[in-house]
Amino acid sequence: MINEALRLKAESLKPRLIHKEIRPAALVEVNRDETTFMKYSAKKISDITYPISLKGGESIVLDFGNHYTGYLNLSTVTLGQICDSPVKLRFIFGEMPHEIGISPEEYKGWIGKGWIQEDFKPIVFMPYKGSLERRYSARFLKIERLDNAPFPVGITDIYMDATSAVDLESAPKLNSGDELYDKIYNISLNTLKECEQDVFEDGPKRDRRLWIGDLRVQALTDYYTFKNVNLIKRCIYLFASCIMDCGLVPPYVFQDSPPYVDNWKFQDYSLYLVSCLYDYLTETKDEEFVKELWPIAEDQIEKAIGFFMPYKENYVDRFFIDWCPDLDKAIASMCTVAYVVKQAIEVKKHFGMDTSVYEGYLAELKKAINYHYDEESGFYTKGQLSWHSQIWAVLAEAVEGQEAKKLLIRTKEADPKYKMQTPYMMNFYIEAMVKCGMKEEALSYIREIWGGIIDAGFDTCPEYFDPKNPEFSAYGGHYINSCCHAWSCTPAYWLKKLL
Ligand code: RAM
Repeated sequence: MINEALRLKAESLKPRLIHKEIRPAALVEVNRDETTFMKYSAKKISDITYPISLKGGESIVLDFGNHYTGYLNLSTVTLGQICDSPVKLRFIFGEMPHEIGISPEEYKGWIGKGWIQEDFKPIVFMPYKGSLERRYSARFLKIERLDNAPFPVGITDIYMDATSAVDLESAPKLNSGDELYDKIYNISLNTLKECEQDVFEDGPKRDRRLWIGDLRVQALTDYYTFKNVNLIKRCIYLFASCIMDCGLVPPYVFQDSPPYVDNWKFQDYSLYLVSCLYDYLTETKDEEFVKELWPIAEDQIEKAIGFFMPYKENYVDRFFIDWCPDLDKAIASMCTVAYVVKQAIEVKKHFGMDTSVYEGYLAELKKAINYHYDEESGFYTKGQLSWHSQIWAVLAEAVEGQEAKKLLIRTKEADPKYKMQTPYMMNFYIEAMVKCGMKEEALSYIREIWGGIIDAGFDTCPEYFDPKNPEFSAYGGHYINSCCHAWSCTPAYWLKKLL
């Protein structure tokens, strides 16, 4: 059910992208290296001097010096003798060295292989000047000459036409006086910049799509950094324009591929339309926009309440929460509903609307959540002990004040087996700490996790960061993981807010 009027509004806010020509900084070699986090490293061989010669069967690896998202352009000539057969080039793009070192054929995961950043180009006549059609997300590029003709060709120019809706220079600096905080802020900002394209993408390598859970935290960070409010508005309109047949806001939108949505459902993601509007109102005070979409937001709450009251166990499968394997999401799911209902009450109060029905929902939800509080252990549990249930109980205000703080401290001490697997979930942990007045603890957690990301050699914040298990992937193969993932950019928001 596409609402064309809303879709047109979204289209009218489509940004004009900023383009920059980025040339490689060095020729490097990539080798297995057990001392590094991802077990591969890149070592400089030389500066770039044109033409870069390539004979049949040879390969080179280029380093662009930082992470870029864009289109590859190249020019080639024959060097000496004319090639008597077409030149076949293979390109492998890597956000990190391991994507160059590992062969793409090794990937056996369940997410489509099509995401592998590999491309081919046959060149029949020289001189050649052209580009690859697909956009790539990379710092490193391997070029392999697959044909076997002995005649060398020369690359006379090569660059990424790098795109983004924003410029790093337009964001305020942190200038915290602390080198690590500044570095964490910068890497977070770089991540957000790379993901801000025609929409707020989750990751420029994968899924290159607008997910509302990701959008919500990207927008929060953007209000404090790039202030690209029109892009936030555009993305919210896109979700509001694509309501699924069941009435839910879709968890993601294929921004450029009609019919734009499929049938995947994540109830918490649908509810985040409320959070997006709540944040938008808080940060911009633009009432008109929020009023326009508010009925759709209220619909999401009604749908969620319908699922939970009376409580139906099987509906918890419909919540995302985190990519933690075998997580029992029941408690956290109820808590996300309560969290969003609280925000909806704030919006309603702002507009002078009656809040009694929502207050009733909230009371019922809190009662249901607290039914799962186990006095003996001091945790929210239905048998399984997870970080998620405790953090979300705090965010839902099922437990408050000193008791909430003590719960977070107890959780850290117990370090439950079911852990936060994504920086997205870690962001909610930071929010819970801040809510309990644990500012110092929140800051030191940011230093620990995002400082770890920097030490691990990333230029941008990755989709997963598990120091004990660098190869963790929810997709059955870490080769497909994204090393630049928007949901990991939130320290820029927290550092701006807390310091
Ligand atoms: C990942 C996506 C996205 C996230 C979903 C739930 O596959 O990349 O970032 O929102 O999972």
